[in-house]
Amino acid sequence: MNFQWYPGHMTKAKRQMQEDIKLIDLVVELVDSRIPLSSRNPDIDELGKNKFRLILMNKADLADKRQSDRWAKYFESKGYFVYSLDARTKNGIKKITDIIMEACKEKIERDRKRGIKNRPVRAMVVGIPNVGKSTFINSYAGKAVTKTGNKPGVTKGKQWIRMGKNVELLDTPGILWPKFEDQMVGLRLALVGSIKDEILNTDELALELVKFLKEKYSGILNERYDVDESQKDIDIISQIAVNRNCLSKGSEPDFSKAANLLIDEFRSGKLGKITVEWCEDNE
Ligand SMILES: Nc1nc2c(ncn2[C@@H]2O[C@H](COP(=O)(O)OP(=O)(O)OP(=O)(O)O)[C@@H](O)[C@H]2O)c(=O)[nH]1
Ligand SMILES: [Mg+2]
Repeated sequence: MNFQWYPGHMTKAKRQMQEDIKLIDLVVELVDSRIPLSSRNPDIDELGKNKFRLILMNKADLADKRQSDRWAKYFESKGYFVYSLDARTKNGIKKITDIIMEACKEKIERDRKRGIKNRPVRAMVVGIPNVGKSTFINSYAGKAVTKTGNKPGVTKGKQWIRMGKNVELLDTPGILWPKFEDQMVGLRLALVGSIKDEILNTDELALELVKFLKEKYSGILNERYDVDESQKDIDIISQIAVNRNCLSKGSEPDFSKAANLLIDEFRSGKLGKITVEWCEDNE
């Protein structure tokens, strides 16, 4: 296996996060709505213990709403605040501050009892690579971003982004690594495009995708590519090559081209809103 992440990077990032996490009240953890568990790193529960927790189910625009609702309930039952999001748009972004305040109400109440008024909630965004951390920070900050600069003593060397009067966000998100040693987790991450050097080549990945879609979203391949889903997985891709004119130089149907097309169209949502990791399979 060949990954672009090396143990040295991971150790350094984890150490950095251990330091940063001391400064904050709330961990805002982004997950990919299509693979809500596989896009988490279980270490975050250890790192974030004693902190308020908010899970943002990002890329909700690409996921199956029925599954997202189930996942939201699942996370809520574990004690997290949860919110679904398409971080690229402004829709729903404004509500985040209210949710953050709600998630941290114990702290706000504690401050109030001590006579501390209007001390902002401090939050940090964390998540695996490519989950949308930067996109979210940019959308959330919008135009109102004001870097509050270094605050000696409290936040040595840290940059904070002020969100209105109530929230301060650490401007460097914490990168967590997924547990891609687990083969199923690795496969799901590869399917949504979160592992660049795939654990499988695209032909194999496309075959896995066909197998999954036939089982969980039967009819979807037929609808988009006009293929007979009762064929073998491999023949379905060959038929996609024919129907979609994926041809090699010699004008022969090109299996790999069709495999790539299928994966691209799945990732970009052209096949529909699809959740790869189902909640009921984890209950
Ligand atoms: N469809 C969709 N795409 C999104 C969403 N959020 C982010 N993206 C896309 O996902 C890709 C990765 O987003 P980034 O914000 O760079 O992710 P990141 O977590 O900062 O990634 P690293 O910096 O590599 O750790 C970009 O192409 C974004 O446009 C979303 O809610 N929906
Ligand atoms: Mg980023």
